[in-house]
Amino acid sequence: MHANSADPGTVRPVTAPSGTDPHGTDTHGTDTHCPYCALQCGMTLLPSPAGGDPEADPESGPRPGPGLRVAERPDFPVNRGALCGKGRTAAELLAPHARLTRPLVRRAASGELEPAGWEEALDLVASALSRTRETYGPDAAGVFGGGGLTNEKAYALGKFARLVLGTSQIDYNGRFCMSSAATAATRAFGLDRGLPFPLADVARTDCVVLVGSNLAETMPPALRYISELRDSGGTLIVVDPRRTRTAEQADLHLAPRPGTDLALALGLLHLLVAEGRLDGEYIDSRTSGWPEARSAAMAHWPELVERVTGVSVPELRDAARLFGEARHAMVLTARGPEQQSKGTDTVGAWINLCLATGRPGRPLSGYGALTGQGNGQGGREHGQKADQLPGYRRLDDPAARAHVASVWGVDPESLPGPGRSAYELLDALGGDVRALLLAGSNPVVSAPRAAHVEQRLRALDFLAVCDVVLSESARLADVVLPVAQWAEETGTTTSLEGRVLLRRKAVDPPPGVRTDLEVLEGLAARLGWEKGFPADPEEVFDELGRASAGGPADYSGITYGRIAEEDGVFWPCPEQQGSGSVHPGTRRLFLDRFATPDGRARFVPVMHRPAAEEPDDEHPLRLTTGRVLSQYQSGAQTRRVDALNDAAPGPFVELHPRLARQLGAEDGDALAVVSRRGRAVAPARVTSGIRPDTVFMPFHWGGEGRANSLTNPALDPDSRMPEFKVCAVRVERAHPQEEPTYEPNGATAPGS
Ligand SMILES: Nc1nc2c(c(=O)[nH]1)N[C@H]1C(S)=C(S)[C@@H](COP(=O)(O)OP(=O)(O)OC[C@H]3O[C@@H](n4cnc5c(=O)[nH]c(N)nc54)[C@H](O)[C@@H]3O)O[C@H]1N2
Ligand SMILES: Nc1nc2c(c(=O)[nH]1)N[C@H]1C(S)=C(S)[C@@H](COP(=O)(O)OP(=O)(O)OC[C@H]3O[C@@H](n4cnc5c(=O)[nH]c(N)nc54)[C@H](O)[C@@H]3O)O[C@H]1N2
Ligand code: SF4
Ligand SMILES: [Mo]
Repeated sequence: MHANSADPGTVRPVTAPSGTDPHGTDTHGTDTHCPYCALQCGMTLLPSPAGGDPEADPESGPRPGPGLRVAERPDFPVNRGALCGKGRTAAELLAPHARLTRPLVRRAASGELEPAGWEEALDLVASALSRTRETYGPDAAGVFGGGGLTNEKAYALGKFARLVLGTSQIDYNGRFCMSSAATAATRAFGLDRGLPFPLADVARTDCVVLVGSNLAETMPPALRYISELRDSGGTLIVVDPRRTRTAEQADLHLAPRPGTDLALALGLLHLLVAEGRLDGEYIDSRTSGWPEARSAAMAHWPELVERVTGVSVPELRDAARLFGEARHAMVLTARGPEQQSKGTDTVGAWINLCLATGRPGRPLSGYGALTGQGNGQGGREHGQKADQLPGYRRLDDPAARAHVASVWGVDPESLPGPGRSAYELLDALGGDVRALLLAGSNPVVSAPRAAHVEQRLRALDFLAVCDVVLSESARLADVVLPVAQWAEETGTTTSLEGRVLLRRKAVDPPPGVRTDLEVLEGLAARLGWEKGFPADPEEVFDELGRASAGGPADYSGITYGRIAEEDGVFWPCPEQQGSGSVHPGTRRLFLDRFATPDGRARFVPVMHRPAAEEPDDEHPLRLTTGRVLSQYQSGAQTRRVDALNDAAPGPFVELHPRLARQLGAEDGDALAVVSRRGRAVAPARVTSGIRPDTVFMPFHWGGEGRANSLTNPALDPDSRMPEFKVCAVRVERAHPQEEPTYEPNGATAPGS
């Protein structure tokens, strides 16, 4: 029986702040934000007739539709009404057939996940966690979170781990996403806010360098700022080993070998020094550490950099000239240069380039990182990271511990210390970490060396997963807790601009579903914490504000009411106690000083080094991985939306015609990509838009075509970011029996 068929799947729109449709008519819609990426596009959800699906199973009748539809919300300033296909179809995620509606418990008799009641499911999770703690100590119970969780959830999850479980073993998927950029920005500027300026500034600068960002596919509405830039005479430089849709927009496209951006940035700095295009006055007055950074750059001759990167000296000179001559200029990095075992130093080299030319902290200029997940920014500020307390405080800072402990009403001594990073935590499962609570990530598809990670998850004594759908990871659980999602609950997210937004509830969750906050409340109560874990998001947000007060990411002056009135509030936004005034929030950072003790930005001397795994005779090619327009992350959500599956039905191996000829392969032929960690099979996609020494796979699918069967978990020493963007592989024709298969749009409930 389909576990969902018991509930009629009625979706009841909540009466909420009314929105207006593009024609200005009152629609009783709800203004909210997209469930997916960090752009957090504004959208309005309107009631829609519960549609039927003509292809529905004739026995169960037509499938109930989502009950809501997505409409444009032109007044939201960041996307101004534009949405990508994922955002436009997001209401499909609310359809009952797409999601879990009952807790599932693995029964000893069958070995299968079977529907259960909430009391039983929560009792099982609580008793497994406390048993683990009693038998092996607090660090034997771990927590793994996600950058898609709202601020309230991320905060509550961190608090739950540190107080209720007393464990140091908590980290989250943002480690796979933003950690290198965050570490480098903190090192240089004393503070990490992905974009230290509003995204709209991009349209008004003179030159933008996009390093390893495929914005046209990963944040399509943001492309309009690039188009506006170019329309007004500005220049776009794209650095990407592939001629992506983004690179096609560029005035100059540099296509380095994957893993060589560090040398590229150093080479450009070398040329800027040699050509005298520095801002000496800025270097003197606003920075420290230039002589050492200069020496490091001078060791990277253009000819050497050409040999390492494959980018020719004339191209390097063009790029240095365009960037150096521009009055205002920006470097924006994304996962290309960051997801490397030297991601922190690589971002550091691009920041050095910006500092040497006097960009950061100046109008319409500077360095920014394009944060990825829906709450990728807020998710890294409020304590689900292994080394962190709310407000972007450090767990090893005695003053931070004292402040947060006072808000939580506990002794600072009782707070555990920093724990392991995401991959290290996953690698420890079944070893000294025996039980795991997983919420907001699907590591079976998205973690590096995924077959090993899958095996580690299976080796646990106990796995509990909170999810909206039965993801590949949830399928391994002992207990699955079905939770509410974006439009079914209210919460805040912090967008890539550092703008704190209110994602409003538009509809009641299906009966049988609880929110993550309710789950934590229920577990905490069972583990002896009757108080301290409220399920009301606004109450949690207010506490988060107090916990963050005085920290780098200070939210204490932000309220739900203010966010709604002001289209979001940029942090830091401290509460102005007693002054009667209200802090306006901080749209632009660093204009007067950097967040370092002396107020100066720090150059960090960095030297190029090879990837952890360079090609050799057995594995002569480089594999890089990333995204396609119509799928999101591990695909857990988007693979359940028909229109998106039609647009992007499965994985592929992108390769150059020359390489295809060597293999005797044509477009669509099944190829096997082999690394030291595994083998993946997917059809060839032949294109001259990729370097002949490089192949690319998207990572959105499990099964045979899982890109992460191949990737290398080599970690950056500072950020602990795995090297998703480069490993050594060979490519061969697949065996005839190896027809490519992949995890399709998975069944939501067992037994269906
Ligand atoms: N459609 C879609 N949009 C998304 C997501 C999604 O899954 N799907 N996910 C969201 C999230 S969480 C994130 S983090 C962002 C990611 O957004 P992006 O960083 O734009 O996405 P990726 O495709 O991972 O990587 C960007 C580019 O890096 C290039 N690249 C690979 N190796 C290298 C290298 O060594 N150097 C350089 N310079 N470039 C390299 C790839 O060819 C790719 O085109 O997207 C967000 N938006
Ligand atoms: N090879 C390769 N691998 C990569 C990358 C790459 O570029 N290449 N990129 C990495 C990056 S940048 C990222 S961000 C990761 C992302 O990869 P994952 O961490 O796997 O992220 P998602 O697929 O978004 O998984 C989110 C899960 O949470 C569920 N969910 C959604 N909303 C909620 C909620 O409110 N509560 C709960 N409890 N669950 C919810 C979703 O259904 C889904 O199962 O992948 C990383 N992996
Ligand atoms: S760009 Fe990102 S936030 Fe905007 S609609 Fe697409 S997925 Fe949603
Ligand atoms: Mo990400």
